[in-house]
Amino acid sequence: MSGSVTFEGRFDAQGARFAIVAARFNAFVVDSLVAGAEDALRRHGVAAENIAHYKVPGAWELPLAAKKVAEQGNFDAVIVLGAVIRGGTPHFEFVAGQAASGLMALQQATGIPVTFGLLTTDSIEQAVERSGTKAGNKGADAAMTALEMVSFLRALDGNA
Ligand code: INI
Repeated sequence: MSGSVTFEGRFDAQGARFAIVAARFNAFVVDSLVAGAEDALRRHGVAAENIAHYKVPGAWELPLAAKKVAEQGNFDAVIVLGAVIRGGTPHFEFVAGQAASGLMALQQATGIPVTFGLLTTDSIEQAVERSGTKAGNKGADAAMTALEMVSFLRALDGNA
C-alpha cells in the first residue's frame, strides 16, 4: 500500500457542454473529423443539445473563433478541428504554427480544455488516413480527450 492518490479523468462527464470549432478549408477531410468528434461524444453519453458547432474559413481563424466561443462561458471544453496540408511554399508553417500556438495560449489563458484536432500533414493522403480511415479519426480522438479533460478537471475540483 503506497497510500498515494492518482487524479485521472474518465470518459464520462455528466451534463458537460462541448463546442466543436472547425475550419471549412479542406472540408473533404475536416467534415469527417467533425463527424468523428460528434459520434464519439454521442456514444459516450453526451446529449445532442450539449454539442454546438461553429465553422470558420480556415485554420488561421481557429484561435480567434475558439477564444470567442470559450469566453461565452457556455462550454466545458472546446474541440478544435481542421486540416493544414503542406503545399509547395512556407505558407503551411505559418498557418499551422500560429494556429497551434494560438490554441495552446488560449487553453492556458482560459483554463478550459481546448483540444487539438488540427491535422498538419505533408500530403492529402496522410490527412485522409487520419480522418476516419487507416490511421483512425483525429476528430474522435480530440473529442475523447476533451471528455477526459473535463472529467479530470472535475476530479481536481473534487466533483468527480
Ligand atoms: N487553411 C487551412 O485550414 N488549411 C490549409 O491547408 C490552408 N492552406 O494550405 O493554405 C489554409 N489556409 C487558409 C488560412 O487558414 C486562412 O483562412 C486564410 O489565410 C485567410 O486568413
